[in-house]
Amino acid sequence: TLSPTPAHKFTFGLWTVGWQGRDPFGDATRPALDPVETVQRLAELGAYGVTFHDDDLIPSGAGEATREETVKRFRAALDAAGLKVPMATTNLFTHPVFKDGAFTANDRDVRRYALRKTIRNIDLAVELGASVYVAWGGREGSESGAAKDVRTALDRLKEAFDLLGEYVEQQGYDLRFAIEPKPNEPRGDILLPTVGHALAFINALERPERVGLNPEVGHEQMAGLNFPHGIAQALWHDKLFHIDLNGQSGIKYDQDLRFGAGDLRQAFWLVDLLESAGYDGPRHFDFKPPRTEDFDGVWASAAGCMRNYLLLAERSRAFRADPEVQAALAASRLPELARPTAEDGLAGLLADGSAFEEFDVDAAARRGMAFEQLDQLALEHLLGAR
Ligand code: 3MF
Ligand code: MG
Ligand code: MG
Ligand code: MG
Repeated sequence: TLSPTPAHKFTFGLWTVGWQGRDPFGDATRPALDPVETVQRLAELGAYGVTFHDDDLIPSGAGEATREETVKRFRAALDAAGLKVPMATTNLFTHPVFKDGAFTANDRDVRRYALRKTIRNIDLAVELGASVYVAWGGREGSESGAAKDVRTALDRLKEAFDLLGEYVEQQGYDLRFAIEPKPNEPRGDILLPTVGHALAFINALERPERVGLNPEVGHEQMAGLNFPHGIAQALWHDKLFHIDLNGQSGIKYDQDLRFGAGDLRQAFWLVDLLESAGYDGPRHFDFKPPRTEDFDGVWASAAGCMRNYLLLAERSRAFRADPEVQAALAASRLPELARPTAEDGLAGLLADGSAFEEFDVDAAARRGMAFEQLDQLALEHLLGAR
């Protein structure tokens, strides 16, 4: 069970293993990777699928003939390898035209171009079988106060999702959108910075049922948030349409470490949650093999993402199956949390003297929660000590 197979639904962006290592301080350390080679290598490693930004596949500015030829070659590679394309997305951040954003750029003609660029790639995504279209607000944001009127920018962002939803419906596409929150980088501040902001925004759209989330581990952790908690709330709202798995060590730049690196404890609780909640979407890795690596390191890093997920799933199963853990969960009164607070209704609650008049507040305050014993068991399972 530690060998990845397509049934595990592991997917990778072309831009992840294909990252050449360019950062703000240094040039590329690796040559470009041919998407066809990526498809073959990922299939050999046991992946289920591959995802892409339009420009990862078709260099921006390519003519119609090149575009058709590139797609044909890519599709042939997918068919030969048996790899799927469950998701695609748009690059609305690399070209200098997007320096002030795309759907919320102050320049109206840039906004119209961004929508047309997205619509063009939606057609390709659907043609290749994708059912989720991710939207990360790459440069939707600002570095200074007056430069962006946030309320008006949110009007434009809503307008963009409403138009994209209208297009998808008009075409009869079976496609849902997944918003990817991120607090900052490359802009000083990005709109819809966290899972919570995005969830609230979705409710304001014309077609809220068609729009959900693609949360990324590192993005929430850059804001100091607990990623498994954010995912639990997204699941609770039925909005976990897709997920970006990677690793991050605390509040700093977007590290995009391989999954399992960075905050291992949160990775454990995340896998425990996804596996126990019955999330059945792709386990999508959005990581960057560090620029220290050659291609052997790149493929080792990709294999590590999947193996770490499977190891954590195994540790989580052992944790849940352990009778001592089950006793510890009961001692910590988790089954009691699952019981409604007032199944007797408001009238019952108000009439219940034991709830207030006779309630022994001091005795209740003295009860220990036994969380430390429970968490130690979790740590021992995570460390392979049990
Ligand atoms: C940036 C990201 C993006 C998004 C992608 C949409 C380049 O921090 O995480 O990756 O994931 O644009 O899927
Ligand atoms: Mg990241
Ligand atoms: Mg990212
Ligand atoms: Mg991402």
